Amino acid sequence: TTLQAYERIGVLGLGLTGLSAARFLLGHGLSPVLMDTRAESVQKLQAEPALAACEQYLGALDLEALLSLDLVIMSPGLAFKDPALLMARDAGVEFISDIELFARLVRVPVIGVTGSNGKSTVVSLVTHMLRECGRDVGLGGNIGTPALDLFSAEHDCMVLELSSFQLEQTHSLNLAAATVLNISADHMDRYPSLDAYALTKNRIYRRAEVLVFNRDDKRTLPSRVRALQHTVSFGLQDDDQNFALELQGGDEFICFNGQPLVATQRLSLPGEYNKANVMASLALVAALGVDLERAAQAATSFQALKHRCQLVKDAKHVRWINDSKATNIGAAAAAVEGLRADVTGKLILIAGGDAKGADLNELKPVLAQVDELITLGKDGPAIAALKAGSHQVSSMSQAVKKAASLASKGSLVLLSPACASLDMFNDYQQRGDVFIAAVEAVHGVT
Ligand code: UMA
Ligand code: ADP
Repeated sequence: TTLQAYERIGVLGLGLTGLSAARFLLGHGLSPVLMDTRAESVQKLQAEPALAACEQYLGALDLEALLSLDLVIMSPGLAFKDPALLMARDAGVEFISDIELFARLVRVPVIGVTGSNGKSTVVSLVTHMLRECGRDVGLGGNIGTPALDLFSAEHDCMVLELSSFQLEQTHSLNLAAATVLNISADHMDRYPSLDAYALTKNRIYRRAEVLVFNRDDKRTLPSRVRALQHTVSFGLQDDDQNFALELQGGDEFICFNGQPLVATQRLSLPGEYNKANVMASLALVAALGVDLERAAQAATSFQALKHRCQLVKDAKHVRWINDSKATNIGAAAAAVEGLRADVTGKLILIAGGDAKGADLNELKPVLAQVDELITLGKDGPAIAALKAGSHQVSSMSQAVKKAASLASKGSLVLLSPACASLDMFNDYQQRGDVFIAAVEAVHGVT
């Protein structure tokens, strides 16, 4: 049907997305043309004979091969910078994301979540709530399971985490509910301005039925609300409509239209920002018609995901927290501000890595709230320069040893790097795991 309209389909980029798209096409009897700018990607094909047998172009982009295609499924990690890509696009070759193909094929309601921070937490919480309400949910997208893989099982609804990269080549996504959780600078090496980045995220609202935005962050407001679209907001301030926090009988509650749904002290997620994440999740699941009271109950049994302000160790009166997923300044700021209040000793921050072209001056007010700063990685020196008396190290184990030597009773050591990990690690998971191992080496495994 949708795919049969094309004679020659290319798959550009052979990472998680590209391999999933190629397998999906093969599963539908189509033989894709595989392309990757990195010649070493050939290794990924060798293990799978069906993939290895496909026509392939590895290394510098081949304009002639590109022009021979009708449709290209492009991986999110590639930007429209290469002249060959621009020429092919101008010549009429259609470029889409894997999400766009998913959108054209999906037949069940879909919830979409984007934002600079909190996406994975919210999609996981939404999935947990829906499952607790008896729904059979497929969860995928930027969180790690490519969207097309979700078609391999039956689901009655789907939840997608969407990055700005994935939204770039996506036009037909009809969402039952969509949200931009928040906007703070990220990926400034790929976008010309914060506005351009924010507007890319705003595309998620285009064809959604219910638009969920953050009252505390103007850049999350839909740039246009179309006829038949409904809006609902969440925010940490009082609001007698929408989702809000309210004090009732001395306790703080998450409320909808003034009605209390759950006391925030019953949530195990740490930090103020997670209250916003819970409200956003409730607003999204409400659009699928689930019972809000039940969904709010489900929020109390949800635990923080690994690498997101995860408590690694509480030993000798020092707490060690792994927030390796904080790959931009906004995330590290939320973690420091959210945890600062219950530190009686020193707040020791380990930060640094690849800042992806961010304006590091924005870190200054965050660093002012920490007592000791330990930096590592490519942009470690630039971050260290923002705070007098900071400590530069060259490995995670040195960072942990330094932190252990600085910690006093009641201290909290927080790995919240404000940077991507790729200069020193495979990904943020590996960075977090190396941190955990280093903490265990200092304290002994319990
Ligand atoms: N490649 C090229 N040329 C390039 C860049 C990449 O040929 O210039 C090829 C390489 O062979 C490489 C492959 O493309 O192996 C990688 O493709 P990719 O970078 O698009 O990444 P995938 O493996 O397909 O993973 C992507 C998302 N990655 C990015 O957007 C960078 C994953 O999000 C996502 O989980 C996955 O699709 C499934 O949907 C990761 C991420 O870092 C977690 N996302 C960014 C973020 O959260 O900040 C946006
Ligand atoms: P994403 O998938 O968008 O990267 P995660 O849910 O994995 O988001 O959270 C990554 C980090 O971002 C967390 O460890 C925390 O430091 C921070 N964070 C989470 N939610 C929010 C929020 N609503 N506002 C600001 N920062 C947040």
